[in-house]
Amino acid sequence: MATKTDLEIDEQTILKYPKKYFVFLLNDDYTPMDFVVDILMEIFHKTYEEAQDIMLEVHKKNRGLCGVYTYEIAETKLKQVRRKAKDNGFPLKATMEEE
Ligand code: TYC
Repeated sequence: MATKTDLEIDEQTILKYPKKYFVFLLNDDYTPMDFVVDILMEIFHKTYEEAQDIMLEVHKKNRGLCGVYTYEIAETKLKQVRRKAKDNGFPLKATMEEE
């Protein structure tokens, strides 16, 4: 039976919208604030002001939402964060969670 998340084309064909995933950045004691702001602008396409707000939220509340993506895109964001953090010697971590 079709649900609210199904897109009905005809009686036989039901296209399901892809699941979405939250991507969060996690706090740590070592990654510099400016580096986190750069990550948010470069990888998550935030403005400087948005990036500052998200970084401070992570710093104060231990995690912050960076975006909502389909599975492959969310995974790619995690890989990009890991790569940039590792290349720069910082322990910054990101996680994903089904919407
Ligand atoms: N807590 C870090 C500091 O005081 C800053 C920071 C913010 C680190 C967000 C990670 O995801 C993070 N330098």
